Amino acid sequence: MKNMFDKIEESAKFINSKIKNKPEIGLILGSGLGVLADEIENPVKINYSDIPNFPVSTVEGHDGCLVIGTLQGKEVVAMKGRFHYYEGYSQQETTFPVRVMKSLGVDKLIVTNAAGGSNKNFKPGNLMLIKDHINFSGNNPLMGPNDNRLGDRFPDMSSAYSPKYLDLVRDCAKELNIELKEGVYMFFSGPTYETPAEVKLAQILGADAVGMSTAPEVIVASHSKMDVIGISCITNMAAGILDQPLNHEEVIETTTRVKSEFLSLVKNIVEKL
Ligand code: 6GU
Repeated sequence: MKNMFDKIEESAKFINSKIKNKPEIGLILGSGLGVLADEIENPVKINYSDIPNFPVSTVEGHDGCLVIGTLQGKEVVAMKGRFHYYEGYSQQETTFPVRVMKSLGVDKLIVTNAAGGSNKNFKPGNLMLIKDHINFSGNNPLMGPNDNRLGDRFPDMSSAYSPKYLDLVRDCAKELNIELKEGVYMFFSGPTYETPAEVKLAQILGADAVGMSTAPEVIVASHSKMDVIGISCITNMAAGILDQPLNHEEVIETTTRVKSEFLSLVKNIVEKL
């Protein structure tokens, strides 16, 4: 049986055979935010289902793809669609593409998501710069034997969200006149949205936003010694904050509404990286 290192190399070799330029920036595009991939110039698109060793999607019509090309003059590889823990993949599986990006030469990763606001000062439509996270899933993508070629057994997480890029993102937002909140992202496994009691717990623990992704990918990016920028789109307030039920339609509606702000912010960041 092939070990993970060999699988990563095999996937990267396949991708490399289809592209001319090495990507240096990785983009993981969350729910409804995949439109950014459509702005990539001279794109090479590769369906996840065609890449050896990529997780197999079980949901019909939801096949994602890598889009590799130029954005704001930089060589990027974007994941249009990601693998979620709530879909039943292991955290090792959901983060496999991050390992492949690293193998392709990516050392800067921008991770985005749609999230619920647990901070009462937030409003749906706000963008939030992720300063730190809480992995509340009871699992970790690094569980199991450690391959020292991939990273350390006990990775430091004290600056998982690259301090040197926090100011860069703040400057980009300021330049574009975009209101940018900041805070801690708390990863729940999903697929249920949180109960009001769980949201209260999140608030007590210091979380400003709650969501179902990102933390595993950022853990693996840290393990891989990549510099990470995280941005949440606050699509709705979390349960119990407003007197209204949550639904996926609101998540979609809000991402549609703030798409242009999100696009210009991330493009500006890519340009300055
Ligand atoms: Cl309220 N919770 C979680 N876990 N994920 C979300 C969300 C809430 N809103 C958008 N994504």
